[in-house]
Amino acid sequence: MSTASHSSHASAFGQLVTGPPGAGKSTYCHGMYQFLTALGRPVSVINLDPAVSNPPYPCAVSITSLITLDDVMEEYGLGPNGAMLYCIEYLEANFDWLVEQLDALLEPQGGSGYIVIDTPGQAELWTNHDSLKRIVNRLLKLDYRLAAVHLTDAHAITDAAKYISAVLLALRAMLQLEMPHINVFSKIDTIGGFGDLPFNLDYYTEVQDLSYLVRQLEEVPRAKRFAKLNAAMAELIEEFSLVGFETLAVEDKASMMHLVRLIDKVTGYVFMPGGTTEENLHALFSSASGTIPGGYADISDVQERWGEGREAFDKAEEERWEREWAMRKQAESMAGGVEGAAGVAGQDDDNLEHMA
Ligand SMILES: Nc1nc2c(ncn2[C@@H]2O[C@H](COP(=O)(O)OP(=O)(O)O)[C@@H](O)[C@H]2O)c(=O)[nH]1
Ligand SMILES: [Mg+2]
Repeated sequence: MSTASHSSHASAFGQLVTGPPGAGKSTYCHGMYQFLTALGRPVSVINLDPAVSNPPYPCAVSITSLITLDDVMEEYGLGPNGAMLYCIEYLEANFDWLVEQLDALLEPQGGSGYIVIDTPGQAELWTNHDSLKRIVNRLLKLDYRLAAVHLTDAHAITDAAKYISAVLLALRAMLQLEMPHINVFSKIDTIGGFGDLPFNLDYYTEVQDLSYLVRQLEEVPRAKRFAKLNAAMAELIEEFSLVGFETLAVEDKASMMHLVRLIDKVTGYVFMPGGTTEENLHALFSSASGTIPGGYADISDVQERWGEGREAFDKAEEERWEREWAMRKQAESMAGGVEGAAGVAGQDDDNLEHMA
Protein backbone atom coordinates (compact mmCIF):
# COMPACT_ATOMS: atom_id res chain seq x y z
CA MET A 1 0.00 0.00 0.00
CA SER A 2 2.90 2.35 0.78
CA THR A 3 4.52 4.23 -2.03
CA ALA A 4 8.00 4.44 -0.52
CA SER A 5 10.29 1.65 0.47
CA HIS A 6 11.18 3.00 3.90
CA SER A 7 7.68 3.25 5.31
CA SER A 8 6.66 0.03 6.94
CA HIS A 9 3.42 0.98 8.64
CA ALA A 10 0.16 -0.82 8.02
CA SER A 11 -2.27 1.97 8.77
CA ALA A 12 -1.46 5.24 10.42
CA PHE A 13 -3.98 7.92 11.28
CA GLY A 14 -3.75 11.23 13.00
CA GLN A 15 -4.09 14.96 13.29
CA LEU A 16 -1.97 17.93 12.29
CA VAL A 17 -2.72 20.63 14.85
CA THR A 18 -2.28 24.17 13.52
CA GLY A 19 -3.24 27.68 14.59
CA PRO A 20 -1.76 31.00 15.71
CA PRO A 21 0.46 31.26 18.80
CA GLY A 22 -1.51 30.85 22.01
CA ALA A 23 -4.51 29.26 20.29
CA GLY A 24 -4.12 26.26 22.59
CA LYS A 25 -2.41 23.76 20.25
CA SER A 26 -0.01 22.21 22.76
CA THR A 27 -2.70 22.07 25.45
CA TYR A 28 -5.00 20.38 22.93
CA CYS A 29 -2.32 17.82 22.01
CA HIS A 30 -1.90 16.99 25.67
CA GLY A 31 -5.67 16.81 26.18
CA MET A 32 -6.03 14.59 23.12
CA TYR A 33 -3.29 12.30 24.42
CA GLN A 34 -5.08 11.90 27.76
CA PHE A 35 -8.50 11.55 26.21
CA LEU A 36 -7.58 8.94 23.59
CA THR A 37 -5.49 6.99 26.08
CA ALA A 38 -8.46 6.92 28.44
CA LEU A 39 -10.61 5.68 25.55
CA GLY A 40 -8.12 2.87 25.00
CA ARG A 41 -6.59 4.14 21.76
CA PRO A 42 -2.78 4.16 21.76
CA VAL A 43 -1.61 7.59 20.64
CA SER A 44 1.76 9.29 20.14
CA VAL A 45 2.31 13.02 20.16
CA ILE A 46 4.90 14.47 17.78
CA ASN A 47 6.36 17.90 18.49
CA LEU A 48 7.34 19.94 15.42
CA ASP A 49 7.96 23.18 17.33
CA PRO A 50 11.75 23.67 17.39
CA ALA A 51 11.37 26.38 20.06
CA VAL A 52 9.92 23.94 22.61
CA SER A 53 12.24 21.32 24.07
CA ASN A 54 9.91 20.41 26.92
CA PRO A 55 6.33 20.28 25.67
CA PRO A 56 3.58 19.75 28.27
CA TYR A 57 2.71 16.25 26.95
CA PRO A 58 4.60 12.95 26.79
CA CYS A 59 6.41 13.53 23.53
CA ALA A 60 7.20 10.50 21.33
CA VAL A 61 9.19 12.33 18.65
CA SER A 62 10.49 15.90 18.77
CA ILE A 63 12.02 18.05 16.07
CA THR A 64 14.34 19.38 18.79
CA SER A 65 16.30 16.09 18.56
CA LEU A 66 17.09 17.15 14.99
CA ILE A 67 17.38 20.92 15.27
CA THR A 68 16.48 23.67 17.75
CA LEU A 69 15.45 27.27 17.23
CA ASP A 70 18.09 28.58 19.63
CA ASP A 71 20.93 26.84 17.79
CA VAL A 72 19.81 28.21 14.43
CA MET A 73 19.42 31.75 15.81
CA GLU A 74 22.89 31.60 17.32
CA GLU A 75 24.66 29.97 14.41
CA TYR A 76 23.17 32.03 11.61
CA GLY A 77 22.35 35.25 13.50
CA LEU A 78 18.68 34.94 12.53
CA GLY A 79 15.67 36.34 14.37
CA PRO A 80 13.05 33.94 15.74
CA ASN A 81 10.83 34.10 12.62
CA GLY A 82 13.58 33.44 10.13
CA ALA A 83 15.08 30.74 12.33
CA MET A 84 11.68 29.04 12.60
CA LEU A 85 11.34 28.85 8.82
CA TYR A 86 14.90 27.57 8.58
CA CYS A 87 14.09 24.77 11.07
CA ILE A 88 11.03 23.65 9.13
CA GLU A 89 12.97 23.73 5.85
CA TYR A 90 15.67 21.69 7.56
CA LEU A 91 13.07 19.17 8.65
CA GLU A 92 11.82 18.97 5.08
CA ALA A 93 15.36 18.35 3.85
CA ASN A 94 15.64 15.63 6.49
CA PHE A 95 12.24 14.09 5.86
CA ASP A 96 13.77 10.61 6.02
CA TRP A 97 14.75 11.27 9.63
CA LEU A 98 11.10 11.99 10.46
CA VAL A 99 9.88 8.87 8.67
CA GLU A 100 12.46 6.71 10.44
CA GLN A 101 11.31 8.09 13.79
CA LEU A 102 7.67 7.45 12.94
CA ASP A 103 8.40 3.96 11.63
CA ALA A 104 10.27 3.12 14.84
CA LEU A 105 7.29 4.39 16.79
CA LEU A 106 4.70 2.37 14.90
CA GLU A 107 6.70 -0.82 14.54
CA PRO A 108 6.01 -2.19 18.06
CA GLN A 109 2.29 -1.60 17.38
CA GLY A 110 2.37 -3.80 14.31
CA GLY A 111 2.95 -0.84 12.03
CA SER A 112 -0.33 0.90 12.77
CA GLY A 113 -1.08 3.72 15.11
CA TYR A 114 -2.44 7.16 15.80
CA ILE A 115 -0.35 10.33 15.87
CA VAL A 116 -1.09 13.88 16.93
CA ILE A 117 1.31 16.47 15.50
CA ASP A 118 1.89 19.73 17.38
CA THR A 119 3.19 22.61 15.25
CA PRO A 120 4.61 26.10 15.85
CA GLY A 121 2.21 29.06 15.69
CA GLN A 122 3.96 30.99 12.89
CA ALA A 123 1.21 31.81 10.41
CA GLU A 124 3.63 31.59 7.45
CA LEU A 125 3.75 27.83 7.91
CA TRP A 126 0.17 27.46 6.79
CA THR A 127 -0.36 30.63 4.78
CA ASN A 128 2.47 31.08 2.28
CA HIS A 129 5.56 29.05 3.20
CA ASP A 130 5.47 25.65 1.52
CA SER A 131 7.72 23.43 3.68
CA LEU A 132 5.12 22.23 6.18
CA LYS A 133 2.68 21.63 3.35
CA ARG A 134 5.27 19.54 1.48
CA ILE A 135 6.16 17.56 4.62
CA VAL A 136 2.50 16.76 5.22
CA ASN A 137 1.98 15.89 1.55
CA ARG A 138 4.80 13.40 1.71
CA LEU A 139 3.29 11.83 4.84
CA LEU A 140 -0.08 11.62 3.10
CA LYS A 141 1.63 9.89 0.17
CA LEU A 142 3.09 7.39 2.65
CA ASP A 143 -0.51 6.64 3.59
CA TYR A 144 -0.67 8.59 6.83
CA ARG A 145 -4.32 9.55 6.99
CA LEU A 146 -4.20 12.96 8.60
CA ALA A 147 -6.67 15.75 9.15
CA ALA A 148 -5.68 19.33 9.89
CA VAL A 149 -7.23 20.60 13.10
CA HIS A 150 -6.92 24.37 12.97
CA LEU A 151 -7.44 26.11 16.30
CA THR A 152 -8.50 29.72 16.75
CA ASP A 153 -8.96 31.30 20.17
CA ALA A 154 -12.72 31.81 20.65
CA HIS A 155 -11.89 35.29 21.91
CA ALA A 156 -11.82 36.32 18.23
CA ILE A 157 -15.62 36.43 18.22
CA THR A 158 -15.67 39.39 20.60
CA ASP A 159 -14.43 41.81 17.96
CA ALA A 160 -15.74 42.06 14.38
CA ALA A 161 -12.34 42.92 12.87
CA LYS A 162 -10.56 40.15 14.79
CA TYR A 163 -13.24 37.69 13.78
CA ILE A 164 -12.98 38.50 10.07
CA SER A 165 -9.21 38.19 10.15
CA ALA A 166 -9.40 34.87 12.07
CA VAL A 167 -11.83 33.49 9.48
CA LEU A 168 -9.56 34.67 6.66
CA LEU A 169 -6.58 32.94 8.29
CA ALA A 170 -8.57 29.73 8.70
CA LEU A 171 -9.59 29.91 5.04
CA ARG A 172 -5.99 30.53 4.01
CA ALA A 173 -4.85 27.49 6.02
CA MET A 174 -7.49 25.32 4.33
CA LEU A 175 -6.46 26.45 0.85
CA GLN A 176 -2.74 26.14 1.60
CA LEU A 177 -2.67 22.73 3.29
CA GLU A 178 -5.15 21.04 0.93
CA MET A 179 -6.07 18.18 3.25
CA PRO A 180 -9.12 17.19 5.31
CA HIS A 181 -9.56 20.22 7.53
CA ILE A 182 -11.51 21.02 10.67
CA ASN A 183 -11.66 24.55 12.09
CA VAL A 184 -12.12 24.88 15.80
CA PHE A 185 -12.84 27.74 18.19
CA SER A 186 -10.70 26.78 21.18
CA LYS A 187 -11.21 27.84 24.82
CA ILE A 188 -14.97 27.97 24.27
CA ASP A 189 -15.32 27.64 28.08
CA THR A 190 -14.26 31.30 28.26
CA ILE A 191 -17.25 32.69 26.32
CA GLY A 192 -19.20 33.25 29.55
CA GLY A 193 -16.75 36.07 30.27
CA PHE A 194 -17.15 37.81 26.91
CA GLY A 195 -20.23 39.78 27.94
CA ASP A 196 -23.18 40.25 25.63
CA LEU A 197 -22.33 39.40 22.06
CA PRO A 198 -24.34 40.98 19.24
CA PHE A 199 -25.09 37.55 17.77
CA ASN A 200 -25.61 34.01 19.00
CA LEU A 201 -22.68 31.61 18.90
CA ASP A 202 -24.01 29.85 15.79
CA TYR A 203 -23.65 33.07 13.82
CA TYR A 204 -19.90 32.87 14.44
CA THR A 205 -19.46 29.12 14.07
CA GLU A 206 -21.47 28.89 10.87
CA VAL A 207 -19.90 32.05 9.44
CA GLN A 208 -23.29 33.38 8.47
CA ASP A 209 -24.02 36.52 6.49
CA LEU A 210 -20.99 38.70 7.26
CA SER A 211 -22.62 41.89 6.01
CA TYR A 212 -23.97 42.43 9.56
CA LEU A 213 -20.44 42.55 10.89
CA VAL A 214 -19.28 44.79 8.05
CA ARG A 215 -22.06 47.22 8.90
CA GLN A 216 -21.02 47.06 12.54
CA LEU A 217 -17.46 47.87 11.58
CA GLU A 218 -18.61 50.90 9.65
CA GLU A 219 -19.66 52.42 12.99
CA VAL A 220 -16.21 52.01 14.51
CA PRO A 221 -14.19 55.20 13.90
CA ARG A 222 -10.81 53.47 13.55
CA ALA A 223 -12.23 50.88 11.16
CA LYS A 224 -14.07 53.39 8.96
CA ARG A 225 -11.07 53.94 6.72
CA PHE A 226 -11.02 50.24 5.94
CA ALA A 227 -14.73 49.88 5.25
CA LYS A 228 -14.21 48.88 1.62
CA LEU A 229 -11.42 46.47 2.47
CA ASN A 230 -13.54 44.84 5.18
CA ALA A 231 -16.46 44.51 2.81
CA ALA A 232 -14.17 42.93 0.18
CA MET A 233 -12.73 40.46 2.69
CA ALA A 234 -16.19 39.50 3.92
CA GLU A 235 -17.29 38.96 0.33
CA LEU A 236 -14.25 36.80 -0.36
CA ILE A 237 -14.96 34.62 2.67
CA GLU A 238 -18.59 34.22 1.67
CA GLU A 239 -17.72 33.43 -1.93
CA PHE A 240 -15.52 30.52 -0.85
CA SER A 241 -18.22 29.42 1.55
CA LEU A 242 -15.81 26.87 3.01
CA VAL A 243 -15.31 28.00 6.56
CA GLY A 244 -17.26 26.79 9.55
CA PHE A 245 -16.10 26.21 13.11
CA GLU A 246 -16.45 23.48 15.69
CA THR A 247 -16.02 24.39 19.34
CA LEU A 248 -13.62 23.05 21.94
CA ALA A 249 -12.96 23.22 25.65
CA VAL A 250 -10.04 20.87 26.33
CA GLU A 251 -11.17 19.94 29.85
CA ASP A 252 -14.68 19.10 28.66
CA LYS A 253 -15.00 15.46 27.67
CA ALA A 254 -18.16 15.89 25.58
CA SER A 255 -16.47 18.60 23.59
CA MET A 256 -13.37 16.43 23.03
CA MET A 257 -15.52 13.46 22.07
CA HIS A 258 -17.43 15.54 19.56
CA LEU A 259 -14.15 16.49 17.87
CA VAL A 260 -12.69 12.98 17.95
CA ARG A 261 -15.84 11.73 16.32
CA LEU A 262 -15.61 14.30 13.55
CA ILE A 263 -11.90 13.76 12.96
CA ASP A 264 -12.43 9.99 12.81
CA LYS A 265 -15.07 10.56 10.17
CA VAL A 266 -12.87 12.68 7.91
CA THR A 267 -9.82 10.40 8.27
CA GLY A 268 -11.86 7.19 8.04
CA TYR A 269 -10.38 5.90 11.30
CA VAL A 270 -13.11 3.39 12.08
CA PHE A 271 -12.43 1.37 8.96
CA MET A 272 -8.73 0.57 9.53
CA PRO A 273 -8.03 -0.60 5.97
CA GLY A 274 -5.90 -3.71 5.89
CA GLY A 275 -6.14 -3.95 9.65
CA THR A 276 -6.32 -7.23 11.54
CA THR A 277 -9.51 -8.25 13.31
CA GLU A 278 -7.93 -7.19 16.59
CA GLU A 279 -7.04 -3.79 15.23
CA ASN A 280 -10.49 -3.28 13.83
CA LEU A 281 -12.11 -4.37 17.04
CA HIS A 282 -9.94 -1.94 18.89
CA ALA A 283 -10.67 0.84 16.41
CA LEU A 284 -14.35 0.17 16.79
CA PHE A 285 -14.25 0.33 20.57
CA SER A 286 -12.14 3.43 20.76
CA SER A 287 -13.77 5.18 17.83
CA ALA A 288 -16.21 7.90 18.44
CA SER A 289 -19.10 6.27 16.65
CA GLY A 290 -22.21 5.36 18.59
CA THR A 291 -24.09 7.42 21.10
CA ILE A 292 -21.94 9.93 22.89
CA PRO A 293 -23.11 11.37 26.19
CA GLY A 294 -23.51 15.10 26.25
CA GLY A 295 -22.72 15.36 22.54
CA TYR A 296 -23.78 18.81 21.49
CA ALA A 297 -26.24 18.24 18.69
CA ASP A 298 -26.92 21.93 18.52
CA ILE A 299 -24.53 24.84 18.90
CA SER A 300 -27.01 26.64 21.15
CA ASP A 301 -26.33 23.84 23.69
CA VAL A 302 -22.68 24.87 23.68
CA GLN A 303 -23.59 28.48 24.28
CA GLU A 304 -25.87 27.55 27.17
CA ARG A 305 -23.38 25.08 28.58
CA TRP A 306 -20.65 27.70 28.93
CA GLY A 307 -23.01 30.53 29.82
CA GLU A 308 -25.77 30.59 32.40
CA GLY A 309 -26.34 26.84 32.52
CA ARG A 310 -22.75 26.00 33.36
CA GLU A 311 -23.16 24.59 36.89
CA ALA A 312 -26.11 22.36 36.08
CA PHE A 313 -24.34 21.10 32.97
CA ASP A 314 -21.15 20.34 34.90
CA LYS A 315 -22.98 18.11 37.34
CA ALA A 316 -25.09 16.24 34.80
CA GLU A 317 -22.06 15.73 32.59
CA GLU A 318 -19.98 14.30 35.40
CA GLU A 319 -22.60 11.65 36.06
CA ARG A 320 -23.04 10.80 32.39
CA TRP A 321 -19.29 10.34 31.90
CA GLU A 322 -18.92 8.14 34.96
CA ARG A 323 -21.41 5.78 33.34
CA GLU A 324 -19.69 6.10 29.95
CA TRP A 325 -16.21 5.19 31.25
CA ALA A 326 -17.64 2.24 33.20
CA MET A 327 -19.42 1.01 30.07
CA ARG A 328 -16.33 1.34 27.89
CA LYS A 329 -14.14 -0.48 30.40
CA GLN A 330 -16.65 -3.30 30.60
CA ALA A 331 -16.94 -3.49 26.79
CA GLU A 332 -13.20 -3.67 26.41
CA SER A 333 -12.74 -6.37 29.00
CA MET A 334 -15.51 -8.35 27.27
CA ALA A 335 -13.63 -7.97 23.98
CA GLY A 336 -11.15 -10.37 25.53
CA GLY A 337 -8.41 -7.91 26.34
CA VAL A 338 -7.40 -6.91 22.84
CA GLU A 339 -3.63 -6.79 23.15
CA GLY A 340 -2.37 -3.29 23.70
CA ALA A 341 -5.77 -1.77 23.14
CA ALA A 342 -6.26 -0.51 26.66
CA GLY A 343 -2.60 0.37 27.14
CA VAL A 344 -1.03 -0.61 30.41
CA ALA A 345 -3.92 -1.27 32.76
CA GLY A 346 -2.64 0.89 35.59
CA GLN A 347 -1.80 3.75 33.29
CA ASP A 348 -5.25 3.55 31.79
CA ASP A 349 -6.84 3.82 35.22
CA ASP A 350 -4.77 6.90 35.93
CA ASN A 351 -5.99 8.46 32.73
CA LEU A 352 -9.59 7.62 33.47
CA GLU A 353 -9.22 9.25 36.83
CA HIS A 354 -7.55 12.26 35.34
CA MET A 355 -10.28 12.71 32.76
CA ALA A 356 -13.05 12.10 35.30
N1 LIG B 1 -9.74 28.30 29.33
C1 LIG B 1 -9.03 27.56 28.48
N2 LIG B 1 -7.73 27.84 28.32
C2 LIG B 1 -7.01 27.10 27.45
C3 LIG B 1 -7.62 26.04 26.70
N3 LIG B 1 -6.66 25.51 25.90
C4 LIG B 1 -5.52 26.19 26.14
N4 LIG B 1 -5.71 27.14 27.06
C5 LIG B 1 -4.70 28.11 27.58
O1 LIG B 1 -4.19 28.89 26.50
C6 LIG B 1 -2.82 29.20 26.70
C7 LIG B 1 -2.02 28.86 25.45
O2 LIG B 1 -2.04 27.47 25.25
P1 LIG B 1 -0.93 26.68 24.43
O3 LIG B 1 -1.41 25.27 24.36
O4 LIG B 1 0.42 26.91 24.95
O5 LIG B 1 -1.07 27.38 22.99
P2 LIG B 1 -0.19 27.16 21.67
O6 LIG B 1 0.75 28.31 21.57
O7 LIG B 1 -1.20 27.20 20.55
O8 LIG B 1 0.49 25.84 21.77
C8 LIG B 1 -2.38 28.41 27.92
O9 LIG B 1 -2.35 29.31 29.00
C9 LIG B 1 -3.47 27.38 28.10
O10 LIG B 1 -3.65 27.02 29.45
C10 LIG B 1 -9.01 25.76 26.91
O11 LIG B 1 -9.65 24.87 26.31
N5 LIG B 1 -9.66 26.56 27.81
MG1 LIG C 1 2.57 25.30 21.57
